[in-house]
Amino acid sequence: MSDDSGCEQKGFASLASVSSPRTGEIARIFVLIAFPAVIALLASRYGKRTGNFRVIDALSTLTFDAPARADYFRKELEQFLLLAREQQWDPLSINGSFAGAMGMPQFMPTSYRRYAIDFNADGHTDLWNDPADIIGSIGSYLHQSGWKEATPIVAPARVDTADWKALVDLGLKPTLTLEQWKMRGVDTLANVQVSLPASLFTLDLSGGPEFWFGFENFYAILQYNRSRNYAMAVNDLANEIVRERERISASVSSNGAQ
Ligand SMILES: [Ca+2]
Repeated sequence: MSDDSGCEQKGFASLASVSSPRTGEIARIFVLIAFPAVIALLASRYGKRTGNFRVIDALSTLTFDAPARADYFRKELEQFLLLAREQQWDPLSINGSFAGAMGMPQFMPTSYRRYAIDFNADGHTDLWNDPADIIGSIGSYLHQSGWKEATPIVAPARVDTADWKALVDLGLKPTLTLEQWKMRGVDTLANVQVSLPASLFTLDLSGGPEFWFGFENFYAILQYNRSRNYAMAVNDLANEIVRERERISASVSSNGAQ
């Protein structure tokens, strides 16, 4: 139906460059890469900031000067030295945040070793400059955190019980299915399978709480950053990018038909 050449024409080149060229698959893959792309952009303040501290200095300082978290940073320092050897980096030349987080995904060394992948198979895993590696590596993080393709992220919830605080206190991990939530007085008008596990959470707005169901994909985003507001922002921005691409594709398609 739509012409997939549209996305390249509107400045999404870095996203499009990691898309499959096969027509019909691009839309599906675009959805998959929109979420990691947004996470990378937010983590690096829209690509402007990946940190100017030498990672080895940051981790050494925090290991010896932050007694409360010394064990954590000592482990990360060890992981950084292993990573530098694997990647054949000069450990003195790598910069990151004040806490030692690296590249556009702002991975700590443990996460870098676990999730970073050479997604475009050019022989280097570059999470500072290579959009394919950056998006592929965050995709790998989401996947290993429980992301399931073609399942929802969130759905608005309708609460018909006065005791909603106890339900929200069950936590952000999806444990009850929508069917089980309904028996507790919470449901949704969204068209989603009732067998899906979800958590119930609130967004605190000025007019009072707004209720949402968070599915396993929402929980996967929360593994990156525990803030509900952050995960909702990722969801909203990624969906906006997907919708913009669909608008561009539709426009290119209708122009082409004239
Ligand atoms: Ca690469």
